[in-house]
Amino acid sequence: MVPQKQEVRNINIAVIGQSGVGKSTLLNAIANYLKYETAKDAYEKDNLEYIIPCQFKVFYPDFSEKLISIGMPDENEKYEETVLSTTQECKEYSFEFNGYKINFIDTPGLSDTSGIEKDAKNLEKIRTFICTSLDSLHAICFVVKANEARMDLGFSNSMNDLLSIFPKSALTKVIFFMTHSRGTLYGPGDSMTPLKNVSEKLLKSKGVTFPLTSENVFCVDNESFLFLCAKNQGTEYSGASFEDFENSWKKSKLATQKFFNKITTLKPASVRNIKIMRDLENVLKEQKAILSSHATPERWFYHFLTAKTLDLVETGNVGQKYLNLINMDLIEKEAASKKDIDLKKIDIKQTIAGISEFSKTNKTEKMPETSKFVQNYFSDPNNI
Ligand SMILES: Nc1nc2c(ncn2[C@@H]2O[C@H](COP(=O)(O)OP(=O)(O)OP(=O)(O)O)[C@@H](O)[C@H]2O)c(=O)[nH]1
Ligand SMILES: [Mg+2]
Repeated sequence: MVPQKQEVRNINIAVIGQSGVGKSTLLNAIANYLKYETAKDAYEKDNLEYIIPCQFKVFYPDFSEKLISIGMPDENEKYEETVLSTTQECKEYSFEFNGYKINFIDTPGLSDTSGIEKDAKNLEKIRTFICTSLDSLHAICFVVKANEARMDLGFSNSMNDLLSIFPKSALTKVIFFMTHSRGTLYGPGDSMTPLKNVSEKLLKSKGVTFPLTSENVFCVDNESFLFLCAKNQGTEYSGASFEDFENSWKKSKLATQKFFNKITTLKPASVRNIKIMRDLENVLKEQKAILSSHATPERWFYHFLTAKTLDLVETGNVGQKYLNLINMDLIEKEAASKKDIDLKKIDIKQTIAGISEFSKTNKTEKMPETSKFVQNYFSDPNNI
């Protein structure tokens, strides 16, 4: 049902993926698919929407090239050595659709070439933006290039890293946008193989995974938008006709409409669990620092319970990494002394107790992250 005019409903979508897959271009293209029926219409009206400034190159058969710039230059889209423009910070772009306000969060992409540290920073930027600027998230829109059979380790690492900031419960919110899909006739092509691999591994390790069906995979090729940007600046592509791009526009517009119809049916998920996971990671770091100089079996046991809490709610394996460093013989002995704890049946309610119990074992060290956590969440453990 379309809502009444005065009650505009916000829909928040995080757009994530590897660097250079076409996230920013996708948002630019969507703005134009919503505005114009056909490529011809967009060309004749000569008023393309450039919501995100971009630069790209057009190459000619003799290998000469021309740089096309669209939109007002912006610090957020920066030149880098190998790519023309790359998104630096998360930024929200909104569209009106059938009485809804659809807010897309364009994010800096991860890349296996520019180093782990930069990826970690970008991941933190995405998480901070979601935690501080949004109350709810309706979809996690993963952008992937179609037909990339070679998306092996770098791809699955980036995807796992991006998923690691979300709780398991958010996996049902994952939607895929495949760009560059003309060569695969607007289907996902070989990219399905690495996606299925990530999906299966996740199911094995976490017991849940993201859906991968025609209901949540949308294929576009935004080349027709790029072609029109160049054409409007007097640059013609060689070797391709207007009709080729018209077909591309038609298919991509249709996929975009299906995507919009889908997202207006989605229920929002609170970002609270994303915040809890972030704060839990900080608590674990704090405990780990204390354990490195003042370890006791009891503290290790409560550290185990804290790590287990994160492991039980998260999609990534951050909690598991902490658990891997724990001597389980020690923990089992400690658990045996606490009659109400059965390590085989451990659940979230029992594990969150570890966070405040750890702080009770400590009278000297400062634990600001733990105090913040207990204050923010411990009053209502049912909500974790
Ligand atoms: N042919 C074709 N080119 C595309 C498509 N989408 C993006 N591109 C080109 O791919 C390059 C990268 O696109 P961007 O939109 O900047 O990629 P991004 O995912 O935002 O990258 P980051 O901001 O670094 O994360 C640009 O040169 C685009 O012109 C597409 O669907 N088809
Ligand atoms: Mg970008």
